[in-house]
Amino acid sequence: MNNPFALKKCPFCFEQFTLGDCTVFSSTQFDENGEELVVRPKLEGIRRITEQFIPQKLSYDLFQKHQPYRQCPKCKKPLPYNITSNENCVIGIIGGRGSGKSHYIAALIETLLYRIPTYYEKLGIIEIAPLPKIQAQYRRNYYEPLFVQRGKLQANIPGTLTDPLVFTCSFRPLLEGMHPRSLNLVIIDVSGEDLSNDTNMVRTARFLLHAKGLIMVVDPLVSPSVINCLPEGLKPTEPSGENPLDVLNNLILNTRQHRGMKDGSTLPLPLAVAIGKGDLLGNVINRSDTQIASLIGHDRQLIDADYRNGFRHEIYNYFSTASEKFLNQFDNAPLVQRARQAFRSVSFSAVSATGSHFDEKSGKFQASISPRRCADPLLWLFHQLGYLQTESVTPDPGAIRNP
Ligand SMILES: Nc1nc2c(ncn2[C@@H]2O[C@H](COP(=O)(O)OP(=O)(O)O)[C@@H](O)[C@H]2O)c(=O)[nH]1
Ligand SMILES: [Mg+2]
Ligand SMILES: [Zn+2]
Repeated sequence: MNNPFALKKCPFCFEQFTLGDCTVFSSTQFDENGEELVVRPKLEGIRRITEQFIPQKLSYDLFQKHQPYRQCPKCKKPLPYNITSNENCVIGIIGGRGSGKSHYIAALIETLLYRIPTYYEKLGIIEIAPLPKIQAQYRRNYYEPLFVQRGKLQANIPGTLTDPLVFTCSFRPLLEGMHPRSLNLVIIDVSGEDLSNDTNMVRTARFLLHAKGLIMVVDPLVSPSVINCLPEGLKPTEPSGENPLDVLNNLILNTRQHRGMKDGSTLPLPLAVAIGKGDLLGNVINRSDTQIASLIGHDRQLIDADYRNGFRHEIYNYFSTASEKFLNQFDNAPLVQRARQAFRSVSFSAVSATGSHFDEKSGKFQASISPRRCADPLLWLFHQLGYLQTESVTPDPGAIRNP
């Protein structure tokens, strides 16, 4: 349950504010200067105080023809209509430059919105939907260029902040008869360079310091022993990005400093480490190593997730053990050790955002884009944070208490 007296946090600039300080604008009617019409100025006195715990419903008759929205008093962006009730759940997607974060975000959202709705009920999800305007932003910047045109997404420009992608998610209540639990899932795509640069970390990647959970995309193409196993056509043509261990270390140190935590203390966040570009693993993994080889099917492709029976912890853990072993064997043992030592809980997985490799000659991905296992890390985080629940997992109550 949200504390109604607590200050609200903007999912775009992460500044805190009271609801009474928000001006309400019309998104359908304009003033004489062509600006969106103010339907309710910011509040003063007692109304400003009551607004915080009994917020005016924007669906109220008076407002209906305006499609009204509250504006963030700090960054002036339109706030989600459900800011009055939903907490923000920022999931940080981290990794070095070129590790595949942007493609993973594109594929994760495609998976959540279009691939797994058939299994929502089994998974304990009621709905996942983009907030108004986010749908268009996602289609323009991610879906059309990648899924429709089969082209590469452009690299993020270091030092610039892209608009977060915000989705409302509702989960089945933990006890029958209770209200569904809802949150605004906030995903922000940052440049890998900013994650390993202290100044930019605070300037453009500071939202990460508000994250409730992290997904770290580890680029297998940073490992010399992986590159050695790849055929010529699949070897990287560009210099590899930052070492994942450097990115993780920078994040750990900045997060501790931001939260006033002691050196050596454990970060109270779950971390899902995901081996990216999982479509390449079939070229690398030796069949004789049966545990690691369980990541790969007969077609030498990463085995896709199967949610027909919901999210099964024993299956996730099985893949986690195999993925961890892969990382240990292919140059990333120090990363595994660091992750295990610095975070409250850690798991491992392997994902493929695109299903195939980019073909420089044709300027397109080799086959139509078909993501695999992309929702796994997020579903695991939702379980760890107590939003989703099955008998076999005990959520950390601290994680729920702390919106
Ligand atoms: N084979 C393969 N390549 C990928 C995949 N995801 C990304 N890539 C490649 O990695 C490059 C960098 O990805 P990008 O998402 O821009 O990395 P970012 O800098 O971490 O955001 C892309 O241009 C793709 O060619 C994947 O799932 N499989
Ligand atoms: Mg990117
Ligand atoms: Zn704001």
